[in-house]
Amino acid sequence: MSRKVCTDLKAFHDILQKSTNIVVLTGAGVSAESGIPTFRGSGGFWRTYQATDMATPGAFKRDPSLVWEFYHYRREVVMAASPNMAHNALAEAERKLTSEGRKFNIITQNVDGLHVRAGSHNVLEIHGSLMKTRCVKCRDVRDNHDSPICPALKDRGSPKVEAPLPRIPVEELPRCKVNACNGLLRPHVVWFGEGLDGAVLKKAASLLEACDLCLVVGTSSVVYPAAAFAPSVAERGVPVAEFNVDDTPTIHDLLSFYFQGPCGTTLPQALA
Ligand code: BJW
Ligand code: ZN
Repeated sequence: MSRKVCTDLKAFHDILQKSTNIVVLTGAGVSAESGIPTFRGSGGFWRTYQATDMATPGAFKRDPSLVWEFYHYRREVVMAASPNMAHNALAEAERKLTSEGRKFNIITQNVDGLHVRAGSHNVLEIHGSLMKTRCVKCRDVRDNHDSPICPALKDRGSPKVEAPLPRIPVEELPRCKVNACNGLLRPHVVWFGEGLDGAVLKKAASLLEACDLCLVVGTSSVVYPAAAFAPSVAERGVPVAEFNVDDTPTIHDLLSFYFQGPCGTTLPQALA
């Protein structure tokens, strides 16, 4: 039998007041109002491709030039974007609640770094970062904010181009600068079929096990393992509150609260 979902802000405020350990799980929807495309739905296309089709090791193996164009485009969008009211409300809530001795942690599936740029400190990025690279040869991971990331990608990656552009030769794609390695770099993100970092997963599990309130913001809750986080919390009887523009069938039945609407509006109200 499904629970009755509450949409009453006052009732949520009462629970929030009593909570001492809050975990917020975020997805692409939290950055939508910063102009960053989500993965699914009408915005989830890059050229004629579904964005998720670019996020696989197979796509990178087949066509590293195309996948690097996609990631170069997204890096540039993120660098030009700013945190929105939802990121800011979460950063402010962390400041306020931690100053009262309470715990407040964000587990994000996003790779855009906007939570940290908004001033949040307790952020676990479970799918990696657009602003990090990893060498496929020596595995070196490092921060990279270069724009463009390499000369050959300058003016490439536009989502509007439908005619195939000539592939960039692999030796002109981003290359490792560690000693004489020169291996091909890839974005340090987690693609489909790849495991998440073990230490990161362990940290996420311990945060989820300890929380007494869970907020789920702007995620379709279809990608595992993150899709299992809210169910695991609800199973312990802990309230889960969703903030989303749409109904999310995969978690709807386990919710205690549901606030429909753009989270740049609903979150600041809920966390005020
Ligand atoms: C708003 C809004 C506004 C809009 N306000 N809301 C168990 C069962 C079945 C399959 C699997 C399973 N375990 C593992 C798998 C395989 C796979 C998986 O989950 N597949 C499913 C799709 C079926 N998982 C994996 O492969 C993971 N690896 C793994 O588990 O390893 C072990 C293993 C492997 C294989 C088999 C079994 C075990 C890795 C997953 C990596 C996901 N990577 C990506 C790309 C990251 C890099 C990059 O960014 O390029 O992560 S895919 C993409 O999806 C990205 C996102 O983080 C992730 C989730 O998307 P998200 O954030 O939910 O975005 P959207 O677009 O889906 O939703 C946006 C939401 O916002 C919507 O609800 C809107 O309504 C809402 N919204 N505007 C509020 N203003
Ligand atoms: Zn290397």
